[in-house]
Amino acid sequence: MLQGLTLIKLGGSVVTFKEKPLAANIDAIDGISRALTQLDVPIIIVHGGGSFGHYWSVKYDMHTKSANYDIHGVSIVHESMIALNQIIVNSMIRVGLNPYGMPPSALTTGHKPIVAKIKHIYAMAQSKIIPVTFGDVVYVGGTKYSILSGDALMTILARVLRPLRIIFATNVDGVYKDRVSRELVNEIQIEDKRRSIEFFKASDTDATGGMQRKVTEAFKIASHGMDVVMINGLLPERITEAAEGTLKIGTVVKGRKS
Ligand code: IP8
Repeated sequence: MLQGLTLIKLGGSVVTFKEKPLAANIDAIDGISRALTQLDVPIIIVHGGGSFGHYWSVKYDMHTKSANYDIHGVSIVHESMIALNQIIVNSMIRVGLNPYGMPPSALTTGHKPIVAKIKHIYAMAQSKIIPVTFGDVVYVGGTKYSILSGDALMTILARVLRPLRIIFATNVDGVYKDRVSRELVNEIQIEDKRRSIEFFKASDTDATGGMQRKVTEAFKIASHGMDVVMINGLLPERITEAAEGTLKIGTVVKGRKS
């Protein structure tokens, strides 16, 4: 295990107002930037698309499936993600952090990891840089593109780097038992995968599967022996607590112990 690495996914529901096209949630982003200044560990951030990337990928009918999508749409979706990345990176710069924005195409070929590049960003994180990457539309070969979700990117990075802490921050406290009671599930064992936990789904403006996708990726990561924590990122202190291993409110998907 690489010492102390914390891998954090900032969901689109945290960094943007999902129902409002192209609206970043600056207060939430600034709160998270300030929370990150409290941490003295190597950090890598992945952020989602929210009302930037998802807004455009829905308009251009783009999905995770590899296909011949509207090529102008590819440009627009990617540009919107770069714009959101800049907003997040600039917020972090304002509080004195050292973010380094980079598209996932610097770390993967399509959906496949470029292991050496991923190891480089860990080395960068050890030197106090915070790599900030994101879900994006990526080239997969021939004339085809596909949406690589930030959640899937989390699994790719986790499998290569085996971080000490893996955190998914969304706009809810974690995984709920069902939609009606909204009773929080504190811990999920990998064996619970088939049980009927009805996951709280995100709204329709999501091209990559909302909460269900996050839980699926969390299970994938947990099957490789790593714990995954799902928390409410609109409360930035939860990010600090999760990174320090002192979280009280959230869901832990327990890694399978070999
Ligand atoms: O919000 C998808 O990333 P996600 C990004 O992590 C795009 O699913 C471009 C829709």
